[in-house]
Amino acid sequence: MAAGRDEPAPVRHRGRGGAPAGRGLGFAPGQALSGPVDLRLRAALVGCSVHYLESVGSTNAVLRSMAASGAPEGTVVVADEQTEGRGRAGRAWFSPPGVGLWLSVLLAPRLPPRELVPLSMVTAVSVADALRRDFGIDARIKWPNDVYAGGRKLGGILLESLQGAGGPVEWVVVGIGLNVNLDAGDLPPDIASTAVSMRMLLKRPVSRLEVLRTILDGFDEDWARFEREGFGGFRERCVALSTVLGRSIEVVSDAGTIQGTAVDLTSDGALVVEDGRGRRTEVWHGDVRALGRDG
Ligand code: BT5
Repeated sequence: MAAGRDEPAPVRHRGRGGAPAGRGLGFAPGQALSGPVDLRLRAALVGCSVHYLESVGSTNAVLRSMAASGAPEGTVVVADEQTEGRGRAGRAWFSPPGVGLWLSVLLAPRLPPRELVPLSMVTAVSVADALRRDFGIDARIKWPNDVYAGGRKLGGILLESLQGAGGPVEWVVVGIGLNVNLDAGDLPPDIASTAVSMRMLLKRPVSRLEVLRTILDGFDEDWARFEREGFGGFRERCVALSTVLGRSIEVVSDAGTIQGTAVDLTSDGALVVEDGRGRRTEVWHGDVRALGRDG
């Protein structure tokens, strides 16, 4: 991978050694950055402290162990490369160096566990909105946790939480993976026809630092709103940006497979699927596949 392939001039170079100028995010990896000062984030909470690392197994795993040693809410880990990036159900997340945003945000919710279920969808809509607003990308969400554009997967969200037995949720790690400057030729065969990047959509390279700022500032506001208003504050937006509502779909989960038309999102984030006889089922987890012509 060529150094400096996607970045503008470095913003500021800190610390000893580390990345050559122009590579990475423009900072030497391995240090804690102040979001408001170093990254010029508006963020009040999300991004208060940003740990930029060169190569990790998974940013979620790194942040989980930081949470266990008392890292504050809003801490972010962002890596240039993940060698063991993960999706749901132990699937692999392709995270090559220098071309994506692979990051995790630590939250300490004051909400009961049940209300956190739609947080992956809310994160996806927050990312989609940031890309629409600041990059003009027609980003949408595919229930429950994908960011889509042009019918292909641009990003994904992975939530992991720690809850004491029967008690409140102590923390949630929100993992965000976003393809920024990958070329079509970078994609491995298994996702070559299903994945896309910002660069492929915009036909120009994009500054990952700018994308990071946009996402963290947007998510900071959205997380505050989610704590105030719950999923109710996002339902309308999720409906408007959904790629699955109104379509004939199949949802596959460990509970089985359901086929029908995706007709609605409930007030707490479940997908409502209606079968040919008008019977409605609320689905909480699973993978959606479109059926028929566009499937
Ligand atoms: C997801 O899982 O979409 C969640 C992805 C979360 C990744 C972030 S990166 C930072 C943080 N640290 C981690 O270790 N993870 C998080 P799921 O819905 O299960 O989708 C996984 C599927 O997406 C894979 O089985 C592939 O088919 C596809 N895929 C893998 N890498 C991709 C990529 N870079 N772009 C598009 N699709 C991809």
